[in-house]
Amino acid sequence: MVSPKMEEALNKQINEEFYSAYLYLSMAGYFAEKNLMGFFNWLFVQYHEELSHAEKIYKYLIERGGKVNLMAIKQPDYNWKDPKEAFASVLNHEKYITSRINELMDLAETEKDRATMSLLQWYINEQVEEEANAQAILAKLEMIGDQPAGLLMIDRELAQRK
Ligand code: OFO
Repeated sequence: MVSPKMEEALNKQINEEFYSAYLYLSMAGYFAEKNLMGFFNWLFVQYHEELSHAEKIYKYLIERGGKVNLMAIKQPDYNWKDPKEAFASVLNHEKYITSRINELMDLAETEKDRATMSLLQWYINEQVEEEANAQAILAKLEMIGDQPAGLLMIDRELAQRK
């Protein structure tokens, strides 16, 4: 069994992961509107990844005899000044998620809940990758400045993500 406190915190994290999915789905729409379909592809794949993050905690809660309590998902942004601003917000959001996961780990440690610590270690590792991916794309966008040719090159690259 997970403690009531841990159950509540994990339910909140399910909501955060669904919000992440929603945010990236919204951003995918923003890029589709600009005909940047490589960016769209990258974000659509990311949307599915976030759904799987939510599902992993959901299934874990059930396995541990916890109660699932799904909450309303807040409305994500749907407009950004330019691709650079969009990816800066991806990076910021991932940093925020990392801080949430770290807080969850602190709670699991306090409660000596080793099974939840093991689950959360997976998310800690995942966050290293998620932040690095967003950072790498943002760095490229910063490098190209306002050059459309550079943007199309990144778009082609992001179209490869599966
Ligand atoms: Fe983007 O890692 Fe989950 O939220």
